[in-house]
Amino acid sequence: MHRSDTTMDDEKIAFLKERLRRAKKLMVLTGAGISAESGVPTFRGQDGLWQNYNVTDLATPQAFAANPKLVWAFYNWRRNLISQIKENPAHQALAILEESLPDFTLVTQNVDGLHRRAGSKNIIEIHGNLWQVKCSQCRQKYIDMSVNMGTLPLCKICGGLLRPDVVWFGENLDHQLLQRVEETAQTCDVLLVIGTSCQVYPVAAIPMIAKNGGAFAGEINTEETPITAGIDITIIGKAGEILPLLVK
Ligand code: BV8
Ligand code: ZN
Repeated sequence: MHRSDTTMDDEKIAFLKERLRRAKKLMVLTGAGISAESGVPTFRGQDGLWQNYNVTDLATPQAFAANPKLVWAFYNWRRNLISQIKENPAHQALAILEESLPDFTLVTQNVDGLHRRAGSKNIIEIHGNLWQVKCSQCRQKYIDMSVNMGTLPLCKICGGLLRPDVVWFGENLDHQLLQRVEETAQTCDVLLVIGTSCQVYPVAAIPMIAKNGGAFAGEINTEETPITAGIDITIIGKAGEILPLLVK
C-alpha cells in the first residue's frame, strides 16, 4: 500500500529527533539554504545571487584585484540586503538545540551572521563573515566598516586596500579553524547537515569525515545532494519548517 510520504517524514522526523536528543557530541553544518527563508538568496537557486554575475566570478582575489569597486559593490549589496532581514525559525531552533545538549558545535559556510543574531554561541564561520573587513596588505582586521562607494576604504595602518573578511574561491581557509572542524567531524557522534549543496571543498568533505569517524549523519534539504546516498537519513523539506519540529 502506498504510504504517503508525509507519514514517512513523520517517522523520519521522530527518529532524527530521538537521535539528536541522545547526542553526546552534536556537530551541525549549515549552508545558504538555512538563510533562504529569511530572504537571503542562495548561490545556486534560481533566484541566485547577483543579477548577471555569478559569485564564483566575483568572490575571488582576481576579481578584487581587477575591479575592487565592483567586488565592493557586490558585498555592499549583500550587506545591505542582510541588514534588512531577520533570522528565521531554523536559526532559532539551532540556538535552542545548542542550549539543550552537552556538546554542540555549529559550522556555517554562511557569511551573513544570522546564526549569531539568532543566539547560537559555539559557531565556526569557516568562510568568514560579511560584517568583518581586513586589510588586503597587512591583514589588520576592522569590525563592520561601513563602506561608502565613493572612495574605496583604506587601511589606517598601512594605507592598503580593505577587503571583506571572507574566504574567496581559490583562497585557503584558516588553518586552525579547518583543523578544529575536521577534529569535530572525526569525534562527533551525530552530524546534522542543513541547507547546503555540498559542492564547495574542503567543507563538502565534512560529512564523509564524520561518517568515517562513526557518526550518525542526517541531512535536511529541499532536494537531494551529493551526500544523500552516503548518509543515514535525509529529510526533504524546508529548514524553517523541519528544524522547529526536531527541537520541540
Ligand atoms: C580552497 C564566502 C585551496 C564568500 C564561499 C575544481 C574542482 C574541485 C574543487 C575546486 C576546483 N577549483 C577550485 C576548487 C576549490 C573550490 C571549490 O570547492 N569550488 C567548487 C565551486 C567546485 N574551493 C575553494 O576555492 C576553497 N578554497 O579550496 O583552497 C585552494 C587554493 C588554491 C586553489 C585551489 C584550491 C574556498 C571555498 C570558499 C569560497 N567562499 N563563501 C562569499 O560568500 O561571498 S563559498 C560560498 O558558496 C558559501 O560559503 C558556501 O560554501 C558556498 C555556497 O554553498 P551552499 O551554502 O551550499 O549554498 P548553495 O546555494 O550551493 O546551496 C543551497 C542549498 O540549500 C541547496 O542544496 C538547496 O537545495 C538548499 N535549500 C534551499 N532552500 C532551502 C534549502 N534547504 C533547506 N531549507 C530551505 N528553505
Ligand atoms: Zn594594512
